[in-house]
Amino acid sequence: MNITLCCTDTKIEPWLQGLAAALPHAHISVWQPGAPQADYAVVWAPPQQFLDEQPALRALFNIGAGVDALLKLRMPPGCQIVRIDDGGMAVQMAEYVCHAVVRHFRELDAYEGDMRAGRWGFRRPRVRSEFPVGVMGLGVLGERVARALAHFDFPVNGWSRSPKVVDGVRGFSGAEGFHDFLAASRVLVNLLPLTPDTQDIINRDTLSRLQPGGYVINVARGAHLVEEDLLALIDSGHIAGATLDVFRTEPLPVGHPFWTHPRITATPHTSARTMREESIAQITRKMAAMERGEAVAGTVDPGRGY
Ligand code: NDP
Ligand code: OXD
Repeated sequence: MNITLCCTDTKIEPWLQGLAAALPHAHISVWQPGAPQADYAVVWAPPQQFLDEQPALRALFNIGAGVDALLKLRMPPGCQIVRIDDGGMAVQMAEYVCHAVVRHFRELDAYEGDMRAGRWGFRRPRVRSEFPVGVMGLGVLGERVARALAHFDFPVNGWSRSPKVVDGVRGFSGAEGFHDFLAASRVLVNLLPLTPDTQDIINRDTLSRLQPGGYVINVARGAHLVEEDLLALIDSGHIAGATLDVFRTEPLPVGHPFWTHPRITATPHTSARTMREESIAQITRKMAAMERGEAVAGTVDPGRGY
């Protein structure tokens, strides 16, 4: 089996060593222009030239969960795309989102400000039932997040393309369920894949449909959010603030209003990082399954866009 690695912005040596240790009989190398044909590729943001030069690839293993950038490229014919499903990311996403929800709900930023100002003051406790959380996307990550939020006794709504039943989560689905889902939610968590259907989905109209005092947590892709609409709705008072991990342009440009906005918390696309060892184990398991002719989880449907 020939495996090639083409991962930009990634320290490649540990991946090469990890894959070589897991697959001692495979021939594994880091791709360079003109390299021989491989059966499988392990990729992150590969250039088009790589795909054009590897027409015999059977599958591309993306070392992240989102494949929006990959699907913009021209694929080798018949080549499957397989993404990381969970691989240690779901628990990270659950802790990040629960932290953001609890921090907002318990007004921890305000208490921190009070302590820094030397003020010992209580706020009236907020009522959990008045903070329903809506999770857009009930896939591998969204479902884990929704379940974790339900453990804190928040009312949780979930929205997916097809109907889903998740314990402790009120399910909504499809375009026909979207407005009811928004109207039932005050905190909006985005865990959708970026597709033509979901691009710009968090916009003035969507945000206006959330319950007053809404809060936005975007951990999926920057292009889901119309940034100026969020700023306008925060200014109007309808939205109380946001925690954002992803941005239309990354790194967030110098001087962007999100850097200094008092109601926005920003982190550098770090809510759920790829875990190398778990990912290598998952990729090698899936390669073995493919060699046996079996279907593997996390295979992307290019028509659906995820
Ligand atoms: P999945 O493919 O497992 O889940 C996607 C979910 O979105 C599914 O429930 C799907 O519905 C739903 N969905 C897709 N399109 C629509 C639509 N048009 N309307 C309603 N629901 C829709 O993805 P993951 O949970 O693994 O990952 C989600 C995203 O998180 C990734 O695509 C990536 O962009 C982002 N991500 C961000 C990271 C970060 O560090 N910030 C790290 C990892 C991922 P259905 O169940 O019916 O198919
Ligand atoms: C991913 C990401 O998609 O890191 O895995 O955003």
